[in-house]
Amino acid sequence: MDSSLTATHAHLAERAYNIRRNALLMGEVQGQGYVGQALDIADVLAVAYFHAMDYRPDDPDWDGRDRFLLSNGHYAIALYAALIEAGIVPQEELETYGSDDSRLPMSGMASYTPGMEMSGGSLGQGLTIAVGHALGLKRRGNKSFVYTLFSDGELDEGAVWEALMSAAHWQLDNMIAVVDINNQQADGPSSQVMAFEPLVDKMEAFGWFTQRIDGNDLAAVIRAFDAAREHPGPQPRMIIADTRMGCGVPFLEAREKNHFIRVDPHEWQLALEALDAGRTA
Ligand SMILES: Cc1ncc(C[n+]2csc(CCOP(=O)(O)OP(=O)(O)O)c2C)c(N)n1
Ligand SMILES: [Mg+2]
Repeated sequence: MDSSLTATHAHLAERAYNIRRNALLMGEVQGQGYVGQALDIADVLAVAYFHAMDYRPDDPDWDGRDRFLLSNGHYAIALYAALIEAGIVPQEELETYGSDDSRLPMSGMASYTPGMEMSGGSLGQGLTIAVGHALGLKRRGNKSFVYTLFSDGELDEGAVWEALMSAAHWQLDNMIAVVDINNQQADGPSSQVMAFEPLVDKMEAFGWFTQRIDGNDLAAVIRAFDAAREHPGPQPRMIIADTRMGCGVPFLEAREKNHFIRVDPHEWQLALEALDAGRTA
């Protein structure tokens, strides 16, 4: 790596650490939360918010911003962690996570939270909404990108495949989608609930410029986002990110996989310490 790449990598590693830390702190506030998922997607969010996207923290509705649509609404805790790190939501609001009148409810609500573009509680909607945003922006000559994150469980939804087809039909080269393959959904391992492989072949057959990466390899995530933005063709861009639930906190990563990882009250501090140990290792 040349020195500018090393500096970029170090900067983003610090951002990813802070996103993981914010998510654990919010989990501790409520004694629960989808922290396994927040830990698995932190590297992708760090690269999206601190390398790829253009936005103004003090003006989240700025029309020139790149949009980030979180389709899998239960990952709201991960998005909040990134919005706090980005300075769009003040750090002190972290303490309000999940409480009455908070702008950070446990189930994400776009109208409550600055920087949140859609309410994604009903799974399978994000790609369809992203197609609308991307088509609308293109038609009015706005050069912004539309990023969307969705999950492997959402691949079970038919609307996702309709949106994939539509994005290619409309040549939405301003659309960059990331699918989080953590091989987990509510009913068990995704590969057992509804087989979706070979996923690269399927995405390519649907007309997407597709890359598959280790979503917890920061260098690979940076390269994939760069290649997605710079790809010269008219296709929409897909990043298939294989991730590890609990990544960054070894004892959570080793825990039996579950849609909702149990964290006992005394374990929040241990998780923060384990995260910190990994950072300085
Ligand atoms: C349309 C719809 N069906 C079912 C649910 C209930 N639900 C909430 S999260 C979830 C799991 C979805 O899979 P994924 O996002 O991959 O799960 P994770 O990786 O977080 O375990 C389900 C089925 C929902 N929110 N929306
Ligand atoms: Mg999943």
